[in-house]
Amino acid sequence: MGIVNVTPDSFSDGGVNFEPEAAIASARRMLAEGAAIVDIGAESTRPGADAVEAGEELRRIEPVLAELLGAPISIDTSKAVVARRALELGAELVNDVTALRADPEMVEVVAESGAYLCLMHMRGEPRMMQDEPRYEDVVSEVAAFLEERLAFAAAHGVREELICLDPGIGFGKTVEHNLALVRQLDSLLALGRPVLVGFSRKRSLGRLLGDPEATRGTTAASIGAALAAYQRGAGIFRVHDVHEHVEALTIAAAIEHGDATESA
Ligand code: HH2
Repeated sequence: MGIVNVTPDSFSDGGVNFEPEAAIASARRMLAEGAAIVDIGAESTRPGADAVEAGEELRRIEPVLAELLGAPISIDTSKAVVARRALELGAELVNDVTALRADPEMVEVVAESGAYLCLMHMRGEPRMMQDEPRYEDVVSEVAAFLEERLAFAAAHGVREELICLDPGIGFGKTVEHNLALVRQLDSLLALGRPVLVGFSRKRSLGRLLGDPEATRGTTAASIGAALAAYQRGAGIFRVHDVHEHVEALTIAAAIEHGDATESA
C-alpha cells in the first residue's frame, strides 16, 4: 500500500503531494512500482496535527480521485461523508484510523458499499496521543481492541472477509510499544484477519537509530521494520517508498516461499 498524503503538514511527505497533479503522479508512479493499492488521505494524523473540516478534505481528494478512476485506491479518512464520496469515485478500501469510532455513520457507509475496511488501533486522538502513553500489556490490549472493533463492524453488516487489522504503529505508543506489537504480531493474526503494518518513516525508527529528537525514520529503517513484520506474518505494508519495499519484500518472499523465476 503506497501512501499519498494530499496535505501540507504530514510528518514525512507533507506538502510534496498537496497539489492534485503531484498527488496523481505519485499515485500512478507507486502503482507502476508494484503497489497493490494507494492510500490517499487529506488529513494529517501526525502527533499534534490539527483537524481538517470535511469540506476541505473533500476539496483536496476529489480532483485526485477523479483522475485515478479505475485504479485501486484506499481512502484514509475518519469521516463518513468523505468516505462515501471517495467510494463513489471508485475507492475500494476505507482506512479509518479511528476504527469506526469517530463518525457513527461510517460503519453504514462501509457496509452498504461492500468496500474493504482497515481497522486501526489508536490510543487517544492525534493531538494528545503521544503524551506518555501507558498500557498494562500493550499487545493484549491492542488485540482486545481490534477484536471488539471487528465484532462491531461485522455486527453492522461489514463482511469479515473484507476487513484487515492494524496495530497502529505510533498512534499513542512508545518506541517499545511499537516494537512489542511487531514482535508479537501472532497475537493479532490470531484474530483471523490479515494484518497491515504502517511503520514507514515513523519517528520510532529515527529514535532507534540514535536521535532522541527524530521526527521521522529513513527508508532503510522502514524496510527493516517491514521485513521483520513480514517474517511475523504481516500481509499489507503501508509505505512511502514503494519501489524499495517491493524489491526488499520480493526477495524476502522468494526466500520464504521459493520462487520459480528463472534468471540468467
Ligand atoms: N499511519 C498514518 C496514517 N494513516 N493508516 C493506517 N491504517 N496505519 C497507519 O500506520 C497509518 C495510517 C500516519 O502516517 P502518514 O500518512 O505518513 O502521515 P500523516 O498522518 O501525518 O499524514
